[in-house]
Amino acid sequence: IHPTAARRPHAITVQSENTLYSDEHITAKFQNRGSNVTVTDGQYMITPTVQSYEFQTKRTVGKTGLMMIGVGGNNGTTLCATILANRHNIIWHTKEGVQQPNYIGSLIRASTVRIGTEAATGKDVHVPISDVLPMVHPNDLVLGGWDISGLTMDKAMQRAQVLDYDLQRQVAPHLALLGKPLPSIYYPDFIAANQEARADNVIPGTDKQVHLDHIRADIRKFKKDNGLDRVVVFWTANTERYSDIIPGVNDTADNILAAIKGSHSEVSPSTLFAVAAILEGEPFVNGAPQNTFVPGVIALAEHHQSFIGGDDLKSGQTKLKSVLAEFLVNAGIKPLSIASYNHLGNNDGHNLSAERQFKSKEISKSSVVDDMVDANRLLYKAPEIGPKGVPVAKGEHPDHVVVIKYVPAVGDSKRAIDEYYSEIFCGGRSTINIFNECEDSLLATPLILDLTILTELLTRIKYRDLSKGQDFAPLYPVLSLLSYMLKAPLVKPGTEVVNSLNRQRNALETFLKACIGVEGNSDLLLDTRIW
Ligand code: NAI
Ligand code: DG6
Repeated sequence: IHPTAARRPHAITVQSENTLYSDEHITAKFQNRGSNVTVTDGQYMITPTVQSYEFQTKRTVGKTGLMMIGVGGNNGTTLCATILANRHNIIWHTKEGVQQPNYIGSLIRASTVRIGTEAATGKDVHVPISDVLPMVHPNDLVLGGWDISGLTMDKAMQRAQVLDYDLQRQVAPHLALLGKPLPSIYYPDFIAANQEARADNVIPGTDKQVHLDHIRADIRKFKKDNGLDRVVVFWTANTERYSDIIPGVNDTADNILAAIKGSHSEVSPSTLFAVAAILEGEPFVNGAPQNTFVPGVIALAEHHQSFIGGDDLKSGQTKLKSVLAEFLVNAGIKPLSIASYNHLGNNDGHNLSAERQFKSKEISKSSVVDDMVDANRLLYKAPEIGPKGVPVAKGEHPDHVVVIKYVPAVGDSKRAIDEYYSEIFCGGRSTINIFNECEDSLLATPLILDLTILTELLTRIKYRDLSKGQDFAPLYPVLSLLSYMLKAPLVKPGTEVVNSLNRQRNALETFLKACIGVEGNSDLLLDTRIW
């Protein structure tokens, strides 16, 4: 028996006239409350707003595949090996004792949400996030993907040097069944020259239209061969250089398709994979920092109503920064500089030791404190805007430096140092230093799972605006609800990026609860404050 065949039935039932259950759907009414603010001469006029929506979630979780680009790398092999270890309940010995497989580090599989209070005791009740709505279990994901390196998956896991030897030994036969990754698209101009020796499994030729068609056919075949309802296509391959945004080439949906047809040099492999997924109607997530989603790709996703999400997994240093910077600024303390350094010795670090690939990572790691700074003009001067609405002087911002060094000896064990130097009361200074050390791929792997599980779920949720009498429609294609796991969240063009980890989690939690008709997070706890 497949160990995950018998899943427990959905654990939560909401008793309310606002929540309806049918065999097919959970349908819930939701009131979106906000405030419209008008600012005139330093005076704020606030008008509370409320809009009524209905969310409809398809209850059946289809058979789901995960196709990773870069499946033979550290993240890809670690993810496949750990899913197989969980699926087959492989236990292994470490120098500390016996280790069970688990999903620690996954927001979806290892964290809970407060769902209400128990009537009898008044105590908070917490449930696993995975119980709020029907979600795919990671053990059930059908795994596959592409890599420019043709090493079989068991050998690629050994090359990665991430997992304990005893686990590698036991999981290797299972991993070997996944065979060799599918050949991939390799354009040497986009990743570091030091990766060339790995590229022995590439789709021949230089015709980008042929490459696109090849990847589309791979996705279709994987789906058909495995009887899948959904395939999440996930970039966890090497960080590419940024693509230049060129009017007429990658700025519109039609132009990007024409640029592919003409094999234009600025179309990157990751963009080709994203376009392939969009045209196949399957979601695409970018776990690396490069600008895969050039404007033409976003427009294409909108046109085909196909879901996309990115960019760059937010696994360690940046995740902590998105908490700490917000804590300092919200405490009324003024960070003057944030200096972040890290070194690592895995293949990702090797690729990032090249200038153009480092630049992509530097950009995605650097924007993470911007919204916290912008939210506090008591501490940081706002940009000066001239009479025509054009900024004439830059706003104040902490100095923010990001350094990455490649040190082969430490392998996958990344070491990161961060210094937060802040102004405190009446000219005082505070310095916080943080040193963090851990296996990079063991932080990243659960994020890939969370992104995959959430992405699959979001493809099953529809909404309608009750004031407009609309039919149910899918969500907007750019899945900004994935922001919690991403360093530089891709959002709907024209809307603001939220980097605060707490706000990102709150948004996700509120949304999931809204889909079952339960109020979002309130820490007001009014009944504990009144008689
Ligand atoms: P890795 O270097 O071990 O694996 C990347 C794999 O991609 C390699 O096997 C390589 O052969 C393959 N590859 C390169 N170009 C390809 C292409 N065009 N098509 C198919 N395969 C291709 O790197 P790792 O550690 O697995 O990281 C993967 C990506 O995730 C990197 O871009 C990294 O910056 C990003 N990332 C990793 C985090 C972590 O903590 N491990 C966190 C945040 C992002
Ligand atoms: C060096 O920084 C390698 C990178 O790929 C990072 O490990 C990765 O982007 C995770 O970054 P962070 O800042 O979330 O730890």
